[in-house]
Amino acid sequence: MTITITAFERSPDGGKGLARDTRVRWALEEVGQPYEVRLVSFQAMKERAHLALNPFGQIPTYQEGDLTLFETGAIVFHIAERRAGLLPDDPNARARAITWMFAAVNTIEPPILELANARLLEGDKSWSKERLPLVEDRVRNRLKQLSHRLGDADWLDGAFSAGDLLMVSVLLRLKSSGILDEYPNLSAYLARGEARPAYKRAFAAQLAVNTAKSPTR
Ligand code: GTB
Repeated sequence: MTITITAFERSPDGGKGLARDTRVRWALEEVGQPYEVRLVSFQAMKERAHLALNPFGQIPTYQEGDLTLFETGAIVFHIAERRAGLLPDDPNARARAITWMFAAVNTIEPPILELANARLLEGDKSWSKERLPLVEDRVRNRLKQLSHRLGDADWLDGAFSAGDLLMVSVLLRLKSSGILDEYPNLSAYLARGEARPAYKRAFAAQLAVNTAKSPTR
C-alpha cells in the first residue's frame, strides 16, 4: 500500500532537515519502506482539505490506505510497530524503547522548542535578554540528565531504536546553538545518528525538495 506523507513545499530552514517530515522520512528509510511525498504550501496547510488530515494545520501527515495520522511521535511509532528494525522484539526492551520515544517528544523537545521560540520569535522583546538565560538553563538541565544516562553508550538502550531516532531528531534542533558542545557524548550521539545511511537518505530527500528550482519562486 502506498504511503504518502506531507512536507513543506519550501521549509523555512532551507533544507537543514529541521522540519519534522525528516524524522518520518528517516523512520521509513530505516525500515526500508518506500514512500511518496506531497508538498504543501503554508496556505494549503490551513485549508479544509489539509485540516481534515491534521486538525492543527501542520505537516507532516501520514496516509496509508484508509489510515491518516498526524503527530510525528505517533507516526514513527506506527511505522516502528508494523515493520521490523526500529523496536526490539523483547517486550521489556520494546517498552523501554517506547519510553525513550515519549521522553524525546515530551521531556526533551519542549524546552528545546521553547529556546528556539525565545531566540527566533522573542529576541526583539525588551525582556528577552533576561529570559533567555533561564530558558537556556532549562535546556541544559535536561541535556545534563540525558548525557548522564547515555554515558559512553552508543544508543540509549541497547541497539538503535525508534527512541534514538526521535531523540536524535529532537537534538538536531540544537546543532547550530553550540549548547550541545558542552556535552561531548551527546554531540557524538547526534553524529552517530546523522551517520546512519537511512538518515542520510532522508536528509538528502528533504534537501532536494528545498533546493529544487521552481518556476513559481
Ligand atoms: N507535534 C507536531 C508533530 O510532532 O508532528 C508538531 C508538528 C509541527 O510543528 N509542524 C510544523 C508546522 O507544520 C513543521 S515542523 N508548522 C507550520 C504551522 O504550524 O503553521 C516544525 C519546524 C518548522 C520549521 C523549522 N525550521 O525552519 O527550522 C523547524 C521545525
